[in-house]
Amino acid sequence: MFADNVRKKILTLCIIHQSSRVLLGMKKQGFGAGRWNGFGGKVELGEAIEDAARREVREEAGVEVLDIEKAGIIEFEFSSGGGSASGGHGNSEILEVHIFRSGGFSGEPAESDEMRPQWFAVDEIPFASMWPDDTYWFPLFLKGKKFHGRFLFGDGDKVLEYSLSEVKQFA
Ligand code: 6OG
Repeated sequence: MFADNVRKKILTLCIIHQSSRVLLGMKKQGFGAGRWNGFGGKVELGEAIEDAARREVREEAGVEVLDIEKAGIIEFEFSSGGGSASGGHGNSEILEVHIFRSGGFSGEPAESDEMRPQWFAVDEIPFASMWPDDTYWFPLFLKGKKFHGRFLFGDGDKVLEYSLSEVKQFA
């Protein structure tokens, strides 16, 4: 069962999507290391979520996004509290990840301490080396849909339970 009344940590995740390709980064350290993912991280105190998304892309991929749109909000919960998926986040915390899409950017993607950026064709997304939840929501993302979801992870990064639905807009 999903828990209620637990602390939420707000994070961003931005994926640059240009018609037939997406820009992902290989996470080099920290939570989710060894996986391809969009660029993102924690929202700072007093910072707007969208500003945090832009900042994280700048810091991790070395580019400035020109347009940005919210694509989804997904809440992640970890039932084990100590497994590899939790990365030490524990079971007392829910990660609320705000997913953004961007089409245009200025600059050249460059490797940072955190991420090694690489373009992938939309029909060659490396799902086997991504968070398991991505398999579920990425197709909606690529279709330009908006979505809301919740995933419960168990030991070994296993998805124990999830819900995912398209939304017209975000509250
Ligand atoms: P730092 O803790 O390194 O930011 N993130 C996830 N992304 C996906 N696709 N699935 C998950 O399932 C995720 N949990 C967290 C949010 C962590 C980055 O990883 C994303 C942030 O962009 C559990 O600052």
